[in-house]
Amino acid sequence: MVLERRTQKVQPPQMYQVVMLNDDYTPMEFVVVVIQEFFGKDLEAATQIMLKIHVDGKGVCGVYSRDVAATKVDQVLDAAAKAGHPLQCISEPAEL
Ligand code: TYC
Repeated sequence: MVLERRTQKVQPPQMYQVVMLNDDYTPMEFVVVVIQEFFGKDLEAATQIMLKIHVDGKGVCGVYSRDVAATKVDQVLDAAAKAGHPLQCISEPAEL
């Protein structure tokens, strides 16, 4: 039996970037620790990402599948709320 040639290749899954937002109250040190803990960055990389967010208003902490990105957002919001900081982050489709 001859199989039909696929007219459309299987597409890779949509990836999601976790974007952290700046605010005036969350301590820089807290943001650096969160980025290290939940996004697997070392101190230097986490500090650079934090400073980019501080200057630009937002920054990408990592890119993941939809479920993993949603879990990262939950972890960050939970840690921030428990520490009493207003830190916010969102996930959005990557490569818009
Ligand atoms: N802007 C904050 C400050 O000056 C630091 C900060 C950085 C807060 C990144 C949130 O996502 C953030 N303390």
